[in-house]
Amino acid sequence: MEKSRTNPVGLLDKAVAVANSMHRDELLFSYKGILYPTTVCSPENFKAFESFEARKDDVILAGYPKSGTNWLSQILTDLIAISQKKTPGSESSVNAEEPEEETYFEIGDAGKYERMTKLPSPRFMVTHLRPENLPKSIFKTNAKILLLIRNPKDVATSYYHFSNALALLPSYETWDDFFTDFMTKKMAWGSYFEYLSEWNKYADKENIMTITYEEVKENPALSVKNIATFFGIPLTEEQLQLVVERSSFQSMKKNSDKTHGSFGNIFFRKGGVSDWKNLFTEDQNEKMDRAFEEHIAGTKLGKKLKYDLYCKA
Ligand code: PPS
Repeated sequence: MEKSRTNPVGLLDKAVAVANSMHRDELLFSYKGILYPTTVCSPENFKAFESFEARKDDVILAGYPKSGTNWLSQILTDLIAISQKKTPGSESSVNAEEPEEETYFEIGDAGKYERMTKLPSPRFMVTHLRPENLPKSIFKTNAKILLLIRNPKDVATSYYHFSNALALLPSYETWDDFFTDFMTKKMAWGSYFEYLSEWNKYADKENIMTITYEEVKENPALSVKNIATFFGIPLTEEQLQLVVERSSFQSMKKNSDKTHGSFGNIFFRKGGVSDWKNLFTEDQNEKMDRAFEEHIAGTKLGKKLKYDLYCKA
């Protein structure tokens, strides 16, 4: 099986088996006021990574759930392989000596942070955490962070389908019930709006590059080029095309039985823009528009989202 650097299938299989025996109310736990899935995160993890020592050359991808982190993770994994003179996707791109570790930083067992000290550079990490909940050393070392954001209506839509498809999260009888919870901070990894507001405080930092799901969708080649430049990775035209091709929705979905096992169709659902139009009622549109205006519209990240273009009917 091609080695996946995200969502190792075994970990998910086990988590789903545990989740299936749990009551809906037990699926999430609260840590410092934010909910997380009980089966893959734990308070022990949060305590264990407080003292985590980041390295300047760590490659970090941050994004709220359902923003396209698996997609950008694929792009970054291939770019890292290229920076190491390996061919993306080939056996040689995987270092057999490298301990396999779940790339989602807060997911896994608490011992992973100690094991990560032994990983060779550059280490690659993905996280759905808000910046104030990440280890302080990440910001002290100025490790580079790619911050991925996606318009809130498509995030909510994607999160709704995901919650109903994956046993790790509480499922919903109706979209209306989900929408109410999405708007009232009851999601795993917390409120979308608070996530963006907190990350917005870092948006001007030189070591942080913000990119939107929608801009990668519109111009994948330019996006990959910009990401490679940000991380200082030179690319030939041929390498650029290879990364773009391997990270297209069609390629990733096709390859997902190898990378995500039976969860492929859950992680690679539609991969488009504006699916929210199939779910949002007029009243929900108004509520979301108001919340966006109130919390995000005036911020740098809010402007980057081009809300009027992607979220107005
Ligand atoms: S997760 O579970 O929070 O880690 O989900 P995440 O990967 O962040 O986001 C899942 C959504 O991203 C879509 N996706 C893609 N879109 C375009 N191109 C590619 N290659 C791609 N890969 C994943 C995925 O389909 C989810 O969006 P929806 O709207 O549900 O399809």
